[in-house]
Amino acid sequence: MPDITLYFLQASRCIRTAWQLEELGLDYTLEFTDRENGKAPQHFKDASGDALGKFPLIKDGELIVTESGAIAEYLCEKYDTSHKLLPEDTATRIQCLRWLHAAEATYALHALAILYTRWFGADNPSAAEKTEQGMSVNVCNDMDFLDASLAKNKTKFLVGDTVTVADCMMLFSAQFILARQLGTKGRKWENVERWIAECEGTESYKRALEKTGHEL
Ligand SMILES: N[C@@H](CCC(=O)N[C@@H](CS)C(=O)NCC(=O)O)C(=O)O
Repeated sequence: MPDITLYFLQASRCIRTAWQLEELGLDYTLEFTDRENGKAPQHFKDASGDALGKFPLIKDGELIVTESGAIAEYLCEKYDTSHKLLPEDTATRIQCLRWLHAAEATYALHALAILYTRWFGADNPSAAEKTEQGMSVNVCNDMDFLDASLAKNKTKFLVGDTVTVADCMMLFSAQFILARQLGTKGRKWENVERWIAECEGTESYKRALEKTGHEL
């Protein structure tokens, strides 16, 4: 049996890892913390054993794995022996990896630029507004692309009719953008909303929410 511990910071990307662990049917110990002044408490960072102090983080025995995307790939490599979440076929696998990386490197990147502008741009509201307007173009393009991909594929989930690692990574990014209205300009994306409902309706996702108490 694996000896996995998930360090889980409330209201964060950690839900990606919890959902993936549930999808893989793996047992894990949960180390949970609420945020303090918006941040992870120092004692939690110290206990995690990684100097950067960012979450999610898993320990698998002695091994520490950080970065939600790297954790996702690690769990697939080590424990997804039937290739349920990351199919073997190259074309499908590349689709999954594209979304796995886009979740942080495209969707979170563009959305966080807006969030940080809101946080740190208060002294210069007109400059902050200009940055938000500029960055909204990226977010809307990203969401249009996600919506169009779902419409074109006509599948329940991002890559096919069952959950893959693409969904485990992308769901939080899309939920976060929509919940905080980061560059969305009041727009709605029907196919994205349908896909979010599919993901949230899975038993594995419900278990992840129940176990962790995650809230956006
Ligand atoms: N790219 C990293 C981002 C990790 C990250 O920034 N996590 C935030 C929460 S979503 C965090 O741990 N913040 C705690 C802090 O800064 O104190 C990943 O995907 O895991």
